[in-house]
Parts: sequence; structure tokens; C-alpha cells
Amino acid sequence: MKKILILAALLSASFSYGQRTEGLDPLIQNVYGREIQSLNGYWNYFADPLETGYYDYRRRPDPNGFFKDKQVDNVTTWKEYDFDLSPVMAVPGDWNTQVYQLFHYEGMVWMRHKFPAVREAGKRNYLYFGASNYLTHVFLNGEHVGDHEGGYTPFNFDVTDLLRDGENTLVVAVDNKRLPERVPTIICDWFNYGGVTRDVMLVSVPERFVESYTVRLKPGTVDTVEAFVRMNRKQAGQRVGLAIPELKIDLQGTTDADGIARFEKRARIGLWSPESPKLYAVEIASDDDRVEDEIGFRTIETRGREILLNGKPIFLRGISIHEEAAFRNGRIAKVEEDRTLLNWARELGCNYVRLAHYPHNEQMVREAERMGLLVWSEIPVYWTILWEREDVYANALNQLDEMIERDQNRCNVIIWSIANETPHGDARDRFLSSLAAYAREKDPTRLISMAMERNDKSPEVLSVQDNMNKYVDIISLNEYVGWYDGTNEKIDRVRWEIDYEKPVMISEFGGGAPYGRHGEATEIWTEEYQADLYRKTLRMIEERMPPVSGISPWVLKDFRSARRLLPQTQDGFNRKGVISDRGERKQAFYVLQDYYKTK
Ligand code: GCB
Repeated sequence: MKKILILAALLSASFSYGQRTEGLDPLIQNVYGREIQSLNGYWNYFADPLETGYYDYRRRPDPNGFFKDKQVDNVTTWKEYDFDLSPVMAVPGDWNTQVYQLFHYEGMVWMRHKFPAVREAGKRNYLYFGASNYLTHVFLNGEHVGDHEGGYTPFNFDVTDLLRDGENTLVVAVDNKRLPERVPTIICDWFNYGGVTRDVMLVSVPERFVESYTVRLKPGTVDTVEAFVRMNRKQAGQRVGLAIPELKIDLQGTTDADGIARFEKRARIGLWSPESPKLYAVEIASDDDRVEDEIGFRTIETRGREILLNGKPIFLRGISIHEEAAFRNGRIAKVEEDRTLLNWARELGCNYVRLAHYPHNEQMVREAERMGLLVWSEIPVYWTILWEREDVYANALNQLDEMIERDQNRCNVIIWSIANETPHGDARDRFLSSLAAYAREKDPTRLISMAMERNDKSPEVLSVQDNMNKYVDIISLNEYVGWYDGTNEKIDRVRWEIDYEKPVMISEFGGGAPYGRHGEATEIWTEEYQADLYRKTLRMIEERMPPVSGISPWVLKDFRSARRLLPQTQDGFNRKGVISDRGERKQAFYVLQDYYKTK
């Protein structure tokens, strides 16, 4: 018996090796504002479905795995992989749309990139990944640097001691298997793009540097800037400066024992809004370091059933967006692809975008901020997560933390969403209410929401009734009357009762139609049906719902999803876009655009 227990312990130890987030250093705020060397480019790769390069034949982590990038020096050296002879793919980029044979591949892929570096005395070097889906093992010059779990948030490692003067070899093993215990879990309605999907860079900072900062309006005021600057060294007495020249702010401070300096100053501040997306140049400096950013100031709060931006009620004219490039339909790899989607949202008349169902790339949020688009940002706690498991919670919490950490200075982000369409139950409530509490404590300046499901009072009295109502600031719901629930005529028959004295938003509604499919408005899958669904739903919102503070119909653009199998209609795409995957506007686009002109 004892033997069996030991064996079980050994087995679980070996299986769990490296399957957790490990070796990470605190995220560097605003990496794009630092001294960086891009490591993007064409990386050698090969797929390893049996994880031969990671585990030995007893499934023990192999200390001489493929990360050693063993060089064959004579004809007697044994090895069964060779990065030099392997093809290349672009980083950032998903492997599914770059390599035809890997279109549906879900598993481990090894990638190697060689780059030159110069070690400088007095500098620290960090390896930064904007995101990599899903589990990433990172190795530099043959040594294990760390691992990261989660496909949509950034992570970085201090590699100063491993970096070499001259050529360096970076090897990553990325694994995008779907597993029940992952976040998101096995079933979801978007494409599981694998790979190093966002920018990779080497960040060079002084030994003592500005690790992170928060610059915002002091809660409860519109005329006071408050800032917290955190140095990497947790030491008192380090000098830090904060300057916002346009506001005539130029302050000096010193850190406390936690390495944090605090600032507060009154000023005549022009507030950021969709109509006037004013950003101020901000400079933060320590004795050895200096970082610049562009930061805006606004307030966001709720009052009864209203959402107030800068103290005034606002209707959020939104659209939901997946981070998938238009026209080529792969994971977004450049800022121009972010802009295409955001410009379409503006053309619709939006002042707000729901970035579903995971944190989008940092440039997407920054571009939205410059354009005056408010943002809902979400973690992929989607559908049926394993609520009972502590490691699953820890993973979701880490993704939430990384999302907030990265975008804490983006004033356009007004909502942190902690989940989408989750099944009711005690375990879920514990899981989600703890996430909500964490988000609130980490960031008391934004609203918390989650996309809830309908829970009707009767067949014709629709409602949302969810225990989580207590923990969120906004009651958001996804509703599909006319699509998954009856046909469009039902939309005209129902009314709504929502009993919570909180703002209500419709985070999704919609229906599918391939662009160019025409027919009667009663014929499903036609543009006419989709447009009719929009017309009727918008009328229902105006006439038969309690006041709604915003909507983000599903969805801006048709997107790939392995769940969407209907030949000649879906062909692997969710067709609920108001714009097709090739950029054609469907009739529903114009219905929504007309509605937004009235709001
Ligand atoms: C939903 C989900 C979204 C799906 C959509 C659909 O409720 O939140 O991820 O893609 O419905 O098209 O079914």
C-alpha cells in the first residue's frame, strides 16, 4: 500500500512538473515605453505531439530535452531533432493559419530563435512575451527560465544571469491542448489558435528601475491626480519623480520600505471622454530610470440604473469583438489589424467595445483609447470551468491579475469582466465572488461585471436572476431570443422584468447570416433575417425592457470557430458578424448604425 502511495506521489509530481506558472517576475508596466529589442521574426519550429522533447520515455521531464538545442559535432552524436533543418514561422503568429498541416493541431510545438545581445554592466534584461497560447515553457541558452499558463496575458522573466554577450538561443515549447482544468476549458466558441501570438522582446532596464506605476484621478475627485510608483527594489529612500508638464505637475518623492512612492496633486484636468479622448504625456523617473506614457483621466461610477462617465449618464453604444484579423482570419499579429476592427466599430457609431472573451493585445486597448472607445476587458472564464479546483481558481486569478496589471493605466477600460455564461451553483459563486473581490481590491476605480444568462420568470416574461448580482456593478446579460430561442416573431411578444437596482447591459444578442445570402425576413440564415432580428431586438430594448445602459451585439466580424460546422453556411465560421470575414457589411450593420445615430 505504502509503495502504491509513493508511486502515486511520484507520478503526480512528474506529471505536474512545469504544468504551472513558474519563475515569473512582476510584470513590467508599459514595456513599449522601454528600451527594447524585438525578438519577433521567423523562428524555427516543429510539432511534437508526443512531447518527446519534454519528457523521456518514462514520462519524466527530460533534463536533456529539446531545449538544449544539441549541436551535432560529429557523425557519432545521437539526436532526433534539429532546429537548423526545421522550417520557420512568423512570431507573433498562430501556427494554425501559417502552416496548413497544423490547422487543427492542438499540442506541443517547439520553437527556436537565435538573437544577438550585448550584456551591459548595470543593466538587467527581461524576456517579455505579450502572450502565447496556452502553456509556455521558456528556455534560454539551454536553461529553464520559467513557464506560463494562460493564452492571452503577458509575462516576463529576468534573464540577466542567463543572457550571453553575442549569440543567444531562445527555445520555447508552446502547448495549446484543450483540457478540462484549463481556463478556458475544453469547449468554447472561438478558434484555439496556438503559438507565440503576440510580441516577444528583450527589455533592458537599469539595476534599479520603475517596475510599475498607477497614475489616475484620486477616487472621488476630478481635480486631483494620484500616482503610485513601484521600484523593483523593495527599499526605502529611492528618489522618484512624476511629471505631467501640461498639467504643471512636477513632483519628487521617495519610496517607502516596499519600494513604493506616492504622489498627489491638484490640477485643472481635461477629462478623457469618447468625444474628447484627451491623453497627457506623463514622465516617471528615478535616479537611473525614466519611462514615458500617455495617460487620460476620467471617472466611472454607477447611480441606480445608470452608468456615469465623468458624472454624466452614458449609453454604451457597443459591439463585441474577437481578436481575429479581418480578411485573413488568424490571430491578430499587428496593430494595423487592431485598427481595422476598431475603425469598423467607429463607423458603426460605437463609443464602446466589448473585447471578448479574453484580454486582447495591449495595442488594441491603446488604439481604442486614442480613438475614444471605452473598453470592457474580460478573462476567459467561459462556460463550464472546473469551479471546485483550487489550481483552476489560482490560474483564473493569475490571468485576472495580469490583465489588470497590464492595463491599469488605460482610462478607456471601464469594466473588468470576470466571466461569460457560467452555470449557477455554490462552487461557481464562491469562485466568481472571490475573483470579483480581488479585482475590486486591486483596482477600486473600475466597474465589475460578467456576462450572465437569462433566467426567465415565465415563457413571456424574460429576466436575469443570478446570485452573482450582489458582486457586480453592472448586470450584463447575453440573450438570443430569435436565434437559439424561437424565431424573430417571439421578440415582439416578450417583455422583461429585471429586479436589481443596478445598470443593465445587453452584452450579447445576434443571429447568423453569411454575407450575400438573401431571402424573406422569415428565412433563417439570410441577411434579411439577421437585420430583422436586430430591428426587433432594438425595438424591444426601447419599448419592453427596463432602462438599458448599453449594448454590445454579437459580433463585429464573422470569426472562426471549430463548433460551427454547417457546410455552405458556416464552414468553420460563426456567422453572427455584422461584417463578414472579408469585410463586407451585412444589412444588420446598417440597422445598428442607424440605431446608434439616435442614441
Ligand atoms: C454566446 C457566447 C459567444 C458565442 C455566441 C454564439 O452566448 O458568449 O461566445 O459565440 O453565444 O454565437 O452562440
